[in-house]
Formats: sequence, structure tokens, C-alpha cells
Amino acid sequence: MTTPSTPIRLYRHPLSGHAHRVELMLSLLGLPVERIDVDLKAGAHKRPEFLARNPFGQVPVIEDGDVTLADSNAILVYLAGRYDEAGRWLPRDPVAAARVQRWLSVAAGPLASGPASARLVMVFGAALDHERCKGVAAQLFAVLDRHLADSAFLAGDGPTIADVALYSYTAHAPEGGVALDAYPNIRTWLARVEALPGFVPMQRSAVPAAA
Ligand SMILES: N[C@@H](CCC(=O)N[C@@H](CS)C(=O)NCC(=O)O)C(=O)O
Repeated sequence: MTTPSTPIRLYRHPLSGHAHRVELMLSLLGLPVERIDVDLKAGAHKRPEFLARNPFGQVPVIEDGDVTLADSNAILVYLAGRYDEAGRWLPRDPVAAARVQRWLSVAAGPLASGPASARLVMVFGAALDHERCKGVAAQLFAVLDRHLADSAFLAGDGPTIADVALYSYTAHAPEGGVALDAYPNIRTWLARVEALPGFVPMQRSAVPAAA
């Protein structure tokens, strides 16, 4: 496997699931990383030096040599394409690649507006409609649980960046008041991801979590 000559810089926040998905991918690929915590509370992500890296003013961002990239899913695509020569994490076959992309869209869609947003309300006090977020989460998790009844990982028998993209906010959904008790297949899949060599957990937040 190719490795970068210097550690990949990751601009992140320890409680950001979007940043954790990148941290998890870096670790699963065994890549060296330099973590730089961005003080979101102090507005560091809206200052000119950070906006030069990501005009949307959001973590995560990576710098890998002369490549600067924002957006967690874009970063996963980059890391898999650049460092996983076997094409295990992002298959090159068009149908298999499309199956992975489908879940990246879910990660940017209902995962973000459902469980991730419900957690934003509970952990960061975001002014969002918590009941609506929980409703989106319930619909998503029902579909996900049914899908995982027949599939060990999201896009087939082996792990891909689809699993990495969905893991963090699903595992931490209880912090947003979304319990996972009703979804046995999701819980089994989470454990499968956690058993992968190189898995690193995301920091738990201080709020009392639903089971
Ligand atoms: N589409 C982006 C979303 C990233 C995102 O929402 N980051 C949050 C932290 S989890 C953030 O930086 N929020 C600060 C803000 O939007 O002002 C990605 O996938 O990286």
C-alpha cells in the first residue's frame, strides 16, 4: 500500500461525526495523521485562514501534501482511491461503485438530517425541530435494519467506505435521543465495523444517551 511521506493533516472537532468518519478511514488504512482541533465554539472555522481551506467553514478538512480537501465523503473517496490499491474500500466495478455511492448519498441526506441533526439538538443545543429529526431517523433506521438483515456490510460482503460514512452518526444516534434497541441488525453491523482492524471510536458526548 502507498503511504504519504508526511502525516495527513486532519482539521477536526472531537465530537464531529463527519470528522470521525475521516479519522476512522485514516486509521483503517493505517495512514499517519496529524490531528488539528478546530475550536468551533470560538468560531475558528469561520476565520479567513480556515475559510481558505474550506469556504463552507466546516470540518473536516484534510491536507495531504499539496492536496487540500473538504467534505467527509469526498475525503473518503480520495483516501480509498489514492491509498487502497486493492480497491477494497471503493470498488472499481461500476455496479459495485454505484452501490457504495448510494449509501454516501444516504449519509449526506437522511443520516445528516435525521440522527446527526437530532444529536446536534441534544449535544449542541441546535435550534432544529427535534421531533422531525427523530422521525427522519426512525424511517432511515427501519430501512437500514431491513437491508442489513441480508447483508453483512452496506454494499456487500466486505466493508467499504459506505460503512465508514454511515458508522459514526448511527453509533452515536442515542446521544440525539434516538435509541437503537429496535434495530438488531444495525447493532450487529455496528459491532462488525467495531471489530475491523484499525477501528477507532468517536468520543462520547456528555449528554445522557437513549439506549
Ligand atoms: N457535508 C459536510 C458537512 C460537515 C459538517 O456539517 N461539519 C460540521 C461539524 S459536524 C461543522 O463544521 N459545522 C459548523 C458549521 O456548519 O458552521 C461533510 O460531509 O464534511
